[in-house]
Amino acid sequence: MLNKYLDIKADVAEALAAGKPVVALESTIISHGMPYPQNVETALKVEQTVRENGAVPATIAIIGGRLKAGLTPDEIEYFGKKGTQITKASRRDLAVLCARGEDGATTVTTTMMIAHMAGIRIFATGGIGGVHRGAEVTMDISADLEELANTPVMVICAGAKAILDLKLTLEYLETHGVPVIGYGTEELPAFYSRHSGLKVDYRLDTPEECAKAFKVQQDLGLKGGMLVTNPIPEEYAMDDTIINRAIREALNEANRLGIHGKETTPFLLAKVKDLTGGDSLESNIKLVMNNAAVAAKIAAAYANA
Ligand code: PSU
Ligand code: MN
Repeated sequence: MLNKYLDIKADVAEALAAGKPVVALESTIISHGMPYPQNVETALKVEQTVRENGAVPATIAIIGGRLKAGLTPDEIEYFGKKGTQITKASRRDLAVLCARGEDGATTVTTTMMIAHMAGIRIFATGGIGGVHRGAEVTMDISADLEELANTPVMVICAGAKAILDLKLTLEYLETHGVPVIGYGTEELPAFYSRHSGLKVDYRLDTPEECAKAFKVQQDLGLKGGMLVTNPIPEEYAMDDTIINRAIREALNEANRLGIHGKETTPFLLAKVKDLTGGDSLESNIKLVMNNAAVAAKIAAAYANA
């Protein structure tokens, strides 16, 4: 075994050995991103979507100190039920959680790390972390951006929520040499909304184009990942006024309560969800499904590239 802390699920290992397409999925979205039981239902449906689009899903997590590339339905159920009691695990948490034999919900950062250890190149999620508003004072910049700068995994997402400073997030990615692709769009999508008013670096329209660009990045020996931003389907997008009002309120409340550090993102996400009611949860589920389908198609194209 390449890595004595890593367990690769049998169907994932088989696919990897045969050069077949595999898509990594994160677990913080299960434990911290959605309520039970919708989180478990969604996680299972997302895996199904990956399969239907020609790839093997590998949901990633830390269980009892083991790095898992691929979870069983029982493990997904366990994660979804335990929810926010599970430690949200970023890069700095990985070693101690493993050493102590604990569980960890993997963020985009740690999912990329474990995917890379397992040999998985393509990863689908909902939204990534980024540069927070006010970061020029708080220095709150998600480790996700640093991981994208360093780890060769392609991340397919619906952009980032406007709880962040999306303009600074793009600046940071530019500095660190991470290509930001718009899938069928020139505008950076903003998760619930298709619009941010900001431009991506490149618009690519097909899974083949995305796979080829990423393949060339590997061939050139460039370190780091690639970010593919895939807008939420029009029919599930939320009204910009409603979502922006909820975000403003959530930010005000976080400031009032002095929320900081790793709590900030989960707090803001939960608050926005409360303020927008069930609508945002429904949009969230749909966009993740949409990203999983595109990621599976890119993984299939990458396997042939
Ligand atoms: N943004 C979302 N949904 C999420 C997250 C971010 O719209 O579920 C989660 C992801 O796991 C992401 C993490 O990697 O939050 C970023 O947290 P932080 O800002 O603390 O780095
Ligand atoms: Mn942070």
